[in-house]
Amino acid sequence: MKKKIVFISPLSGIYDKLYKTIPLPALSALREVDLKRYDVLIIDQKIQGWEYLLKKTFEEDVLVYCVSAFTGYQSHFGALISKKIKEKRKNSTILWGGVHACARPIQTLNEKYIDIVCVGEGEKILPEIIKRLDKKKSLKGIFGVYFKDRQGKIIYFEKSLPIDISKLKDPPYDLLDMKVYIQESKENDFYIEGARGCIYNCSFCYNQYYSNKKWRFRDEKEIFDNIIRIYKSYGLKNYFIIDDSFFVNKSRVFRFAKMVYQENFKRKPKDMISFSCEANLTHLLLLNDNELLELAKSGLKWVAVGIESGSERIRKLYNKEISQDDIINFNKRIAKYPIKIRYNFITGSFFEKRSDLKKSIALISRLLKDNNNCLIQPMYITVPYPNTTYFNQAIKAGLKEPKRLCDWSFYDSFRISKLLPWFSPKKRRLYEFLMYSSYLIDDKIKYYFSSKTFGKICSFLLVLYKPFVRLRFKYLFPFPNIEVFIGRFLNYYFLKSEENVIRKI
Ligand code: B12
Ligand code: SF4
Repeated sequence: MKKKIVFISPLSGIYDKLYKTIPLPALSALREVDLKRYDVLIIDQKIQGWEYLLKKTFEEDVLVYCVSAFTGYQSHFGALISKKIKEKRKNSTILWGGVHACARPIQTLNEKYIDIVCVGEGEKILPEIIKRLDKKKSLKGIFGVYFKDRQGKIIYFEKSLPIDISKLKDPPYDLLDMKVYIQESKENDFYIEGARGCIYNCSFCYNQYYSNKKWRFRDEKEIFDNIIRIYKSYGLKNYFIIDDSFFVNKSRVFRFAKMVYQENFKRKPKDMISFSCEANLTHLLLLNDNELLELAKSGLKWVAVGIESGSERIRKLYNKEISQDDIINFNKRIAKYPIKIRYNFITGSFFEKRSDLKKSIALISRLLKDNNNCLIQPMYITVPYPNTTYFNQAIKAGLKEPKRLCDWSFYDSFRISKLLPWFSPKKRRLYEFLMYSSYLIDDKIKYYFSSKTFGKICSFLLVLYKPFVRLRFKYLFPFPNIEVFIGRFLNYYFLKSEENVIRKI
């Protein structure tokens, strides 16, 4: 009988409840595992009934429970689920990987309920860990593996070298019950990976330690073929390329766009493929008008760009050196093409003054005025993520260093404000107001649900409320604080109800 491997993808936040996307870190890490030899079960906490699946595994012979998590809600739920597994099955082996474990491997492993931590890419490390566990051999010598010996002493072998991802095979989608994800992605975007890492050095970004400013990519033909295979198997048409920075290599982007264009040329409009991505403005500025038109014609639906602040001073402090004129001019230029642009802003850093905040609000108003096709992503409060320059600066500014895995639970935009020493209760209310109300200042709400119809209804219902929010947003006037009240309540309710589910397992 095949041995079982259980892979858990914990909830990453309330958004997971609205729109369920495939757990790509789990699928990617499992890519090179010998699936003929092992019986793999992926448990995605987003999907209804996950807790029954987990419970069932307590009666089975499980070789290893794998958990993938980034910092915040995901590490919080991951920790609660891991504790539960250990409580029910003392002899189980629990292995953690992903963005958070890579940032704090020793602290993660210090938890009694975690046995092994993987720092680096699962494709390379996971098959080796599984092979050794299966043969009851020591994990000694595997690069990127941290584990405890019999005495509980932590042994580790430094991070493994990055792998060549140019010819990565497709993720093993068949491991998932794809029906649910297909349903969710019918009107929305399906995730696909085109590259890893980023060449920039923004002070708040995980890439500072995660990819060491290196960018590695899959061949564009591989990405395109991956898309076509998904289309043939599941009939999905819209794709979001999850890379942190898609436009690093312009000619590669255009080769990819040409393939999509040629494919769409053969299709009826209703069957055409679209793609969306994230990009750095510095790269987008290199595109001339003809190139923008070419991208629009090929099927580029939307592009997300990090602006971070309307204040040049703040952008500089974040190592994000883009000029105000470039932002405004590019926004005007792209407005002429049917490509949606989504701008990311963050707020609430310890060096941000009220005058900087006003500059962000002014820039947002300007962008919305100049381009009907642009959206402002929610103005999240900057989270000092571990191992970043901004985190170290925040510690100097009075933030307390989290001592244990559970102390990172609050490291999420919705909850971090409570911990920031530079936030007075009044300031906290203002920044939370900006974050929650920014959901309502444009039409983005309709993209937050897997069902476009439901999204459109919400957006329609907000028509009358929007001018009221926009006015208060513009003048930094949180009173009467309805959005903060509802936002806090929803987050609290979400957290407690999900914690209760785990408690009852
Ligand atoms: C897709 C995505 C989302 C999706 C889906 C998230 C989900 N539930 O899976 C959505 C849109 C929901 C999302 C939301 C958020 N996200 Co997000 N997201 C991403 C993104 C773009 C891709 C993740 C991915 O699939 N990567 C691809 C896989 C292959 O990579 P990987 O995780 O690195 O995994 C590899 C290794 O780590 C290892 N590995 C991973 N897990 C494990 C486990 C084991 C056992 C082993 C052995 C190995 C292993 O193997 C993998 C393959 O090599 C990443 C950025 C990125 N490019 O990775 C941000 C990222 C993970 N998100 C991030 C954040 C902050 C958020 C938000 C909190 C933002 C916000 N302010 O609200 C929200 C959460 C809100 C909510 N959910 O309500 C941050 C996390 C930062 C941090 N330091 O923790 C990231 C890194 C983006 C960033 N630039 O900072 N996100
Ligand atoms: S450009 Fe984006 S992905 Fe790259 S370092 Fe800056 S924030 Fe991170």
